[in-house]
Amino acid sequence: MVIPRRCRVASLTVVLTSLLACAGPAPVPDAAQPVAIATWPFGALATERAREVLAGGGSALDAVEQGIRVVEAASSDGSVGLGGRPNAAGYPQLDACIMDGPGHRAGSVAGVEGIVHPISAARRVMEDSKHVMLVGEGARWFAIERGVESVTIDDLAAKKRAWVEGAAARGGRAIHDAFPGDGHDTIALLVRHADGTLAGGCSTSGAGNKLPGRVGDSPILGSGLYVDDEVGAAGATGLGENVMRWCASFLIVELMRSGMHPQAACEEVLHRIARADPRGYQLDVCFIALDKQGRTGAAASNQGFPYAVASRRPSEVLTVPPITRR
Ligand code: SD4
Repeated sequence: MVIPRRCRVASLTVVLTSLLACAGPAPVPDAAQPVAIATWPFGALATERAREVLAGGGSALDAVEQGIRVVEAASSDGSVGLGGRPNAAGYPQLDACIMDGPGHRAGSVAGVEGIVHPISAARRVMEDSKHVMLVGEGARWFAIERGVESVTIDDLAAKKRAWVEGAAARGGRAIHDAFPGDGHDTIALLVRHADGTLAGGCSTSGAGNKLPGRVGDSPILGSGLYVDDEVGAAGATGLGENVMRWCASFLIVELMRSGMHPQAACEEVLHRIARADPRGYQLDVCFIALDKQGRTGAAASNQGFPYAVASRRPSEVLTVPPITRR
């Protein structure tokens, strides 16, 4: 999660420059407006699409799926979709989840290969299966069977073999050297419909150079994403190992339930993790949150982390306010 590199992403520069408004506090909502908030400047592609979907009469869930699909398809941000960062064996394994506030429904896929839109695969798991989470080959099989666009993965067999053989030849060293990797980003998108219903989604190729089979926070409900239709929603980006041990998104939502503003809730969880972790604030994590009233918040261990917000007004890319370390 190296912010300057992300802000230089060439293929998105034109779009994002036109959306870029300012750094500063998120706008104050009026109660009846739709709101979308997403991680990273490329999140503005998702929040814009979410706005269009809501304006066209779509649900918060539709807005989440369609918004994230734009970023997955762009794949140029480097860490979402099939153009995302490869694992240590040289190919992407994707993670995604989706939650619908009404009915508290959820679906998730993890470590899935060759699926163009993991967020749609997650939605299919939620709507077309009796389960909440599918992983690996089973997730791929189910997504294809449900009509989610896929690409062939036959050529991955050679890469997998080469990596396993290389690791064995080096006495297993490659396996242990494989992580931490060299960068990672995620789209987390939270949407509030004008009628107050909430939905959220999260999609990523995860940490670059991760061990094959490694799953981060992004597809784990309560970690990379959580939605409670009574209270609000939260999502995360950053090093999943520093998010999933804390059920961070669940915790943010529960703090909002106890009356905290989304901004205060995101910051409190950051402080709580930093207090307990030997690395303090060197965590490489960012949280976003949205409450039932449409109020937003964002906090990050990295100064100046960018995120996107849209309401009835076009998307703006904002930066997290500096946090006072405790
Ligand atoms: C992961 N949380 O797999 C993801 C990566 C990410 O900014 O969000 N990076 O750990």
